[in-house]
Amino acid sequence: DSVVDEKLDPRTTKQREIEPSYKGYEAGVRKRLKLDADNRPKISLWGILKSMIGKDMTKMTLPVSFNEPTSLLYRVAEDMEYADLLDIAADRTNSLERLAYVAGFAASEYASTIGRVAKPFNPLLGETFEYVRPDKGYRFFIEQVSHHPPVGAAYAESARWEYYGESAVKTKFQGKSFDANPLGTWFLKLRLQDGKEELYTWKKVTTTVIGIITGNPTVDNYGPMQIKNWMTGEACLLDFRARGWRESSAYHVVGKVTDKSGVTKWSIGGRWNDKIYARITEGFEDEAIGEGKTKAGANQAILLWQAGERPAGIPFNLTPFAVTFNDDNPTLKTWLAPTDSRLRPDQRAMEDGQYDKAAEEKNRVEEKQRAARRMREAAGEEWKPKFFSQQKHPVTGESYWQFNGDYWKRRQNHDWSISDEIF
Ligand code: CLR
Repeated sequence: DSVVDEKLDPRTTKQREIEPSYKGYEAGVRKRLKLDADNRPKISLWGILKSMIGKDMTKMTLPVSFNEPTSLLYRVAEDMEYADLLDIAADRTNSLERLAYVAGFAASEYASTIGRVAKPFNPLLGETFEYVRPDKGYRFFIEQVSHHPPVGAAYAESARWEYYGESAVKTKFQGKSFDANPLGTWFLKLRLQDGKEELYTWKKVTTTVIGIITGNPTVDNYGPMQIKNWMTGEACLLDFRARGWRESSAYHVVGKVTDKSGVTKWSIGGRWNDKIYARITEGFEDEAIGEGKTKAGANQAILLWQAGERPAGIPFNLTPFAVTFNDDNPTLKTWLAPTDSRLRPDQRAMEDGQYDKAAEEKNRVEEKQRAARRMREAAGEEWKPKFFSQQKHPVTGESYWQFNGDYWKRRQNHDWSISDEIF
């Protein structure tokens, strides 16, 4: 049950006044961190990692200087950076064009992975993160619903769409590379202009760090991604090409949008670090894609998505969007759940460059988490997520995390009586 009134444009002043979950965000977004530059000690990744070949990230004990001041919850929230593509998609009357924009959105999250060779904090069980953008008319929420294995359940909504899914990642250090393979399905519901609703699903591709041995660690994203429109039977297949030896072969993504009988109608191409284009096509043509060029007789390519600037000098190579997340402005703090990541002391210390304090606090909250688990075990209790429950999806039939909406009601009443004290 959505609290966002669909009849109102979420970006009008009126809406901003009446939508309760916008409270606390009046100051607008944060532009910078306290630090101007991070001064993490430069340690050789290989030197530390070589003894950990074959391990997954949860089994790797790394110094906190390998971290960035984000968590896996924040990394999921980073998906929202280009949410305007979802607004555009919902507005389009042609379903193939909608699918092209949805594909643009699904690919848009990878630009932020560049230069981010650092470990996000592992969220504590029950840790939450809310992120509301009154100026853009959406709100996002995620809860860590399992610790072993680490799983986050997320739900974002606006007047025009819902985006939700499970963040569960299989990680492995292979020696040559560090691979993160996301397992969960992502769901998108679009509310179309004619009042109809459409469901799309896809899974994320593998994020990998290469060049660890040679001392030139580089993030790449590769693999196929199938985006399916469950209402029309149309699909988009994107192929993120693994980076070759030459820089010119890096970041390539190509794809096609097919109708319900599998005939290619649109081709998609470009670079996930820069721009992605789509073009109506009869057959699938690989060349000229992503150049924005018009071939004689061919249709003009449309620019689906363009990466935002990555200004130099933001500590930890964060994007300007990610910088807005860990804002602890005093007004907002009065509205947050006690489990909100912004209140997590180790992450805060990391952001402020206090690395020793970060390490100390990380130890403390992780110990506290272990103690709480032992208490539950002794009492024969089982921990349950507060805001999600596992259900069978009404359209796809697979298991998914259903948001119960309770978070925003509790927030309005400052009622966090059900929340655990985790920090
Ligand atoms: C990819 C997109 C998914 C969520 C997600 C989960 C795990 C993340 C991964 C993303 C990006 C890469 C990542 C990984 C965990 C560790 C790994 C941040 C965001 C980094 C690059 C590991 C670097 C440090 C080691 C070399 C020690 O929706």
